[in-house]
Amino acid sequence: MSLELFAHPFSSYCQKALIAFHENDIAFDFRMLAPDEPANGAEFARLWPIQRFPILVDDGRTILEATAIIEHLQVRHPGPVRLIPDDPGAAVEVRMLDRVFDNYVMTPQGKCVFDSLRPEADRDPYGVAEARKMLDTAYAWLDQRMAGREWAVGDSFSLADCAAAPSLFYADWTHAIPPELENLQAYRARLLTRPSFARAVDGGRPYRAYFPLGAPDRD
Ligand SMILES: N[C@@H](CCC(=O)N[C@@H](CS)C(=O)NCC(=O)O)C(=O)O
Repeated sequence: MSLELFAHPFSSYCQKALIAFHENDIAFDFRMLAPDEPANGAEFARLWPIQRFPILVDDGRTILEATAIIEHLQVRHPGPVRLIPDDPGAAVEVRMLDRVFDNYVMTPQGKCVFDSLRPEADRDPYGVAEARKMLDTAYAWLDQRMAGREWAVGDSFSLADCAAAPSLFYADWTHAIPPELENLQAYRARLLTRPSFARAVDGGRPYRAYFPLGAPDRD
């Protein structure tokens, strides 16, 4: 059996998948995707022409998308931590929150970051303003959602929290969560103390200088 994860430790979607590996101590080979790893780069383009990562190769089977990787691990490499609840109704809610974090936190956060990498003339200030507005709206909704909750859905850490952790981590660097949103602030802090995410964050620490908007000196 071979499990290979093509990823970069500073990437938010890779951290999302890494949390699932760490939660259940699943052994795998980390295949670093970086400009100075040309062999992996060629394999990357062959595996997934869209060239987005993480990508999991499990005994020759390619799994794309962080959410699908987490679902695959639970089906093929189950451990004591069930990131998708067995109860079908709870599983729907977990998948719903997973989409909320990806679509309305991770995506607008990425818009702000990637726009800053464009040449000045090709920037999209209107799109970035819209993305920041979306983050504000998502933050306010999530703050209310998290009132009285420890994790995003139910009483257990789930796929939804795997999505929440890196998205809130980087979103706060990009567009600060207002201090008055105490439930959301506390949730982000709680996610940072979860050992699986703390390990993923530590893996990305050496690359903080590359954060395009400048990484704050915290977390
Ligand atoms: N929908 C994909 C998104 C993956 C994604 O956008 N990954 C980023 C890294 S965090 C990437 O591959 N960026 C490379 C690029 O944009 O060229 C998932 O959920 O896995």
